[in-house]
Formats: sequence, C-alpha cells, structure tokens
Amino acid sequence: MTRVFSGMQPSGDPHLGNLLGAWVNWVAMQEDRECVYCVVDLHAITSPAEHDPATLAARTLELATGMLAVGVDPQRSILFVQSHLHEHAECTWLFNCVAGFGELRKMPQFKEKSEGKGDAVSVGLFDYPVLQAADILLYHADEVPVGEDQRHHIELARDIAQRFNHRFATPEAPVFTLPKAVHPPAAARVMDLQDPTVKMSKSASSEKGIISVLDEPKRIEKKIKSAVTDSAGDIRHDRAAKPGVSNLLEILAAATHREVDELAAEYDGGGYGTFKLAVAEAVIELLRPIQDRYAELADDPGEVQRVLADGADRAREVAVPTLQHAKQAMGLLPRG
Ligand code: ATP
Ligand code: LTN
Repeated sequence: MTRVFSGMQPSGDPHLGNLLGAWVNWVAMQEDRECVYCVVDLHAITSPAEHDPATLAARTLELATGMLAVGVDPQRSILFVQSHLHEHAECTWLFNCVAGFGELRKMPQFKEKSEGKGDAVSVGLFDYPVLQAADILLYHADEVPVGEDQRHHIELARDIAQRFNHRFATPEAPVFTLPKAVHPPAAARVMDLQDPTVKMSKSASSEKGIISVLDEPKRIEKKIKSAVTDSAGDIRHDRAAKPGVSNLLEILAAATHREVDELAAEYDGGGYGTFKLAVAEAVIELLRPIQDRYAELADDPGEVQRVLADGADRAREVAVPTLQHAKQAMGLLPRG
C-alpha cells in the first residue's frame, strides 16, 4: 500500500489555510493509504523568533488535538510527536554527511528566513531540510502531501535517498524509498484576509488576516466582514484583478463543496455584504463540528497524550529498523 508522511510545525494557531490546504487532504488520504502524521516540534525550534519554550509543549499538544479533531484517525494512521523519537535526530546526522553545503544554501526557504540575519542564523535553520528528509525517509514514504512551497525540500529528500542508495546500497536492495511531493487536487491556497496577495500564514499573517480553526463564530464573522476586497462591487473569480473576492469565493467553494463559478453567478449582483455573510456562515458551519470535537478532546488531555505515546511506539516500529539498516549500510559497528 502507498505510504504517506506529512508534518506540521507547532509554530502558531492552526488556521483555515492549514485545514483546507493540508488537513482535509490528510484525512482523505487515510481511506486508501498508510499514513504517518507528525507534529514536527524539532523543526519549530530552528528559528528563535518562532521558538517560545514557555508555550512549545502546549502548542504541540494543541496541534495534535487539532489533527485528531479534524479527523486524523489514530486507529488507521500513525500520529506522533517528532521529538518523541530520537531516531529523527540521529538519522539527520547520517544525512548531514550525505547532503551538500551548496544544495542546502540554495534552499528558497532558508534564503528567505535567513535574509538579513547574517551570522546569527542557527545551524538548525540551515539543516532544517535534512531533518525533514529524515522524517520522510525513515518511514519509506512514497507520497508527501505538502504545499507548493515545500517542493524543494521534498526534492532534496529524494536526492538524499538516491545518493545514499547509490553510495551505500545496491540497486536490488536500496535502503531508502524515493518519495514524491503530492499537492492537494483542489489546490486550496487560502490567502490572508487583509492582504489577499500573500498566503494566510501562522507566523506571518496579522490576527485580522487569519481565521484560526478555533475562532468563535462572532470573530469569524467580524474578520470576514472586514476582509479586503475592492471597490468594483461585482463578484467573479479573477485572482489577478480581484484577489480578495476570489479568495472568499474559493473559501466558500471549499467550505460548501461547490464550484467557484456557480457560486460567483449566484452571488454576483447582490453586493459584497450579502456575499461576505454567506462566506462567514459557511466557514462557521465548516468549523463547528471540528470545534466541538476539539473541546471534547481538550477536556481530556491525558487521552491525547496516550494517543501520541501509542503513535510514537508504532512510529518506532518502522523508524528503528530503517535507521539500523542505514547505519549498517554506512559501515557503523553494531553494538555487540
Ligand atoms: P508558518 O507560518 O509557520 O510557515 P504556515 O501557516 O505557513 O506556517 P505550515 O506549517 O508551513 O503553515 O504548513 C503546514 C501545511 O499547511 C502545509 O502543507 C502547507 O502547504 C499548508 N498551508 C499553510 N498555509 C496555507 C494556506 N494559506 N493555504 C493553503 N495551505 C496552506
Ligand atoms: N517543512 C514543512 C513541515 C514538515 C514536513 C515534514 C512536511 C516537516 N517535516 C515532512 C512533510 C514531510 C512545512 O513547513 N510545511
């Protein structure tokens, strides 16, 4: 069966973009694939601006609770916290000796996040994609559902796997499976409500630009009502000319499982007020069952912790033999 791996950083409150762009797809993939989903807390400590030791543990638990609330099913899939398996860090070291300085330096995310920081940039930020490669390759993942911005990281994981196999294994008995990135079919890309030309983001968007998965209905309505649109008044899908309206149309389509064009035809002529109210209602209805389930789960954090402990045990069953195989292939002396 096709194996899937994906991860999300506990770097802020999960938002509508994370839900429509990632989680909806994660949940659907459970139907016919073996899925491994991970809260990647070791990635979240790579930049000091986003790392708050006082809230990291709580955020990690909240993100895992959110994943369960949207429908990640721990019976069918493996859900765990990255730092609960030291194998990820250990495998990163092995890959550090396979990955090249030049290829890491060129990673767009590293270039973006390190810009203007000079020598203050952490080695962890530089090494971020190597840790991500370890996440993916330890589980022999075939498919990695991620946003378009992660494409280079998945290609690097593929290159590392290929290079490792070439240097330390034979074509008949490779150590690592070559993964590929897959993007959600509906290509949901939710934009910031205040600046619809940039994506909604946990760390970069302002509070008003983001709809958190746990926002109360009143707050959602307020944020959508004040979403930036334009002065033309017509409702049609045109990302270049009408980014705000197009974003709201896409959100409405995703939340109601309807087509963008059909919705545009239905609301055009009725004014932005009515349209925005419809979008707000649809989002509120979309989030209601998730929020109810979240509240139930959050009532019993011990149970979520148990689910994560079980997930870590099951993850270890896959990751430990893979890592052993890799160490053996590299010629490291097994413990007697
Ligand atoms: P950060 O600001 O910390 O980078 P983020 O909000 O951009 O966080 P990530 O943790 O980078 O989110 O991404 C988690 C998953 O959610 C990825 O698969 C990513 O593609 C998806 N995702 C994030 N933002 C959006 C968005 N605005 N629209 C659609 N998908 C998104
Ligand atoms: N870098 C990713 C998060 C991430 C990930 C992974 C995604 C860490 N490890 C492994 C897929 C597979 C991000 O920022 N979205």
